[in-house]
Amino acid sequence: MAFLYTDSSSFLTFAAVRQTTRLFPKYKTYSYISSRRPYLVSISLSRKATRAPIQAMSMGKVKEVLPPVLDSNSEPPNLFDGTTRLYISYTCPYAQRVWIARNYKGLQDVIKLVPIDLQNRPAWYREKVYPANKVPSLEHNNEVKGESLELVKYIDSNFEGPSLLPDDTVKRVFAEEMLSYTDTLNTVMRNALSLEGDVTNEIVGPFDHLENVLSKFEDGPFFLGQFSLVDIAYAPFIERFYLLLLYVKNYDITIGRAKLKLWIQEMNKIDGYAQTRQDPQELIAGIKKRYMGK
Ligand SMILES: N[C@@H](CCC(=O)N[C@@H](CS)C(=O)NCC(=O)O)C(=O)O
Repeated sequence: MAFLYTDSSSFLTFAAVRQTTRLFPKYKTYSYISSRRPYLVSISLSRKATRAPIQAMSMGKVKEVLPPVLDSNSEPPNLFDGTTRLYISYTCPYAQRVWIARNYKGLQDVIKLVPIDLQNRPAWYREKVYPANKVPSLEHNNEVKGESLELVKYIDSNFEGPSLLPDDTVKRVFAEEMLSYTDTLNTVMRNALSLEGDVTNEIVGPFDHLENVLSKFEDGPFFLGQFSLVDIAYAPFIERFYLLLLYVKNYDITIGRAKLKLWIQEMNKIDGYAQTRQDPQELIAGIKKRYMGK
């Protein structure tokens, strides 16, 4: 069998790579984030976007040059000077949620990204910014707040840009249900993926559940029909589970799950999300560590 080596101890089968590049076409063109060398994405506006830059921003179509990662040797930014800052790690799925929300709402010029190196964190981050010492956190109006789902909602309520929640009450109630299910999904996956062997019902069940709930609203391919913060909450994790299951268990979560497959394809068309996606090889190394302790 042919392998594509990703690092000294891991590999992807060509089948896995082919499938990955089909569903995540950007991987093929290598336009993703590398934590070691933040990818310099070019400024490219479509003709339509040139005529309507604000609209382009709100769709996350303006690609930005990503700032360098700060580590223990880096000076802090000029804290509490009125700048709104989103502290992230380019590799953290929780931080990615808030980063997607910021991009989708077109807030690239309003909320400055401050990526930090989690393995070699600057001391000032815990001491002066966020005592919990985790990412994401948001510095806004002289306060620092944390917790990814809270931050996505906070950004949605306190900043301009397209709304991330529909008005419909039924959909809002369902959104909360789905937001709590992300934690269940993560816990189940972390436990199930630490076990050797083939896929189990613990792994299959949650993806069947996602496939079912994707049929609930028919006005679009997303969890609430139209794109919302529920999709933002899931995307970084499904991105990782998809790759990890393909790579570790040779299990493709999209086979036999047409709705989930479509959801992934539609998500990948959203620039605000696509710009946050990570180098798959780095991602696999990171998620192996996070979910399998390797
Ligand atoms: N519940 C938090 C989880 C955030 C989290 O665990 N972030 C990780 C990185 S992915 C972190 O900062 N870990 C550092 C640590 O725990 O010391 C959220 O949703 O924001």
